[in-house]
Amino acid sequence: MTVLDHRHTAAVPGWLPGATAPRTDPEPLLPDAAPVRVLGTPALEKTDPALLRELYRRLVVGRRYNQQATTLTKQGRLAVYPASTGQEACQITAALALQQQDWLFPSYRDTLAVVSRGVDPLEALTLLRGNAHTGYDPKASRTAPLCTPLATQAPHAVGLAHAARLAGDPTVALAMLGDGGTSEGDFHEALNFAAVLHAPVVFLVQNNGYAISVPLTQQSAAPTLAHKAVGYGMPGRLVDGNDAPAMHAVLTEAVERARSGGGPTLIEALTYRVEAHTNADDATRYRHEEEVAAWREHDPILLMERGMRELGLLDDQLVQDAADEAEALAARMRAEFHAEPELDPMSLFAHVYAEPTQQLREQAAQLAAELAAEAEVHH
Ligand SMILES: Cc1ncc(C[n+]2csc(CCOP(=O)(O)OP(=O)(O)O)c2C)c(N)n1
Ligand SMILES: [Mg+2]
Repeated sequence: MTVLDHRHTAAVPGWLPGATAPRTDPEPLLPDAAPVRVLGTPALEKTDPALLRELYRRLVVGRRYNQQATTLTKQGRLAVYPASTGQEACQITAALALQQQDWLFPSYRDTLAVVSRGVDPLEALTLLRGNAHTGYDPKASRTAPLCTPLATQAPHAVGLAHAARLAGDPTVALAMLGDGGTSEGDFHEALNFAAVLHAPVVFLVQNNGYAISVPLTQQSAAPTLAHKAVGYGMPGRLVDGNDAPAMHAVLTEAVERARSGGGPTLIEALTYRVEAHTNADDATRYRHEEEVAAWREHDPILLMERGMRELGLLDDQLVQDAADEAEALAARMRAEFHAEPELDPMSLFAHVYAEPTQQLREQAAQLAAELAAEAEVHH
């Protein structure tokens, strides 16, 4: 006797029974018709003033962090820095929406999210300074290492979230990606697994318009990236990524939905990368200054200041305190990065395998010999 899955025998009007019948109504999964906004809308008055102050403070400190890290690359103190300047509202709210037991899975552009999560601002830059190691303890901070291979952090997030659910532990994972990352196979696999397994995971795509020099129009023909969610059977959300309270509201809702057993969500945040891809890129080669100028008018800090002023929430004390905190952080970054980093090239081989392979042992021996020869020359 064949045991049939009940879903395959359910009578769907107009469809023959079987696996080809639609199993999920696509309508409730469709993304917002227009990007969700709070700033400049009646929803702002209903937002907790304490939250608005906190968002403002984090935006100002975050912007300064991005600027100082970019300056450190120009001075040769940081090897590379993919700045999130202009994307700070996404960065700080990604961290704020999570609780301590949750996990963040950042991409290389998300150093500020990692710092907002509580990781030491200098330790978070260890890898970007040229060290082979992450610099912070992922388990202690529940923050995965900054991930350079596009979208590979997404299936990791799903695996962790699914495992937590099996263990009955109310942990949510948040994976951060770029618009370009949505073209990767890992993105597809992660979203498919997440929806089928009903995993407590949230995918935040920061659509900043470009994957290095490739504009979104050449990246995807989807109506919006949020629409991609529907094909997997999860809801898509579309939000103004430069509107910090809107980002906070949408992210918090998705995280709590995941925590309470509602399954995964895909969020597309519309934002803009104001700086070049990294310090190694010249953005004037593929985009016009007018485009950058238009986005500078839609800057997350500018929008926040305007919105808070209208409600009389931006007092001089708050502005001064945020500026002071930002300057103190920048000064600490300059002071601590003034010294040459102490790097031990041999540490490259540590923590790769519990037992090093033959190849790794040979490579380590080769490097040790090269370092010894170099030390000889310098004596
Ligand atoms: C698997 C993989 N392929 C290619 C690259 C090279 N690469 C680094 S960043 C990047 C662009 C990614 O753009 P997007 O996902 O939009 O993120 P953004 O840099 O805009 O934050 C590419 C293609 C990579 N890191 N990993
Ligand atoms: Mg991008």
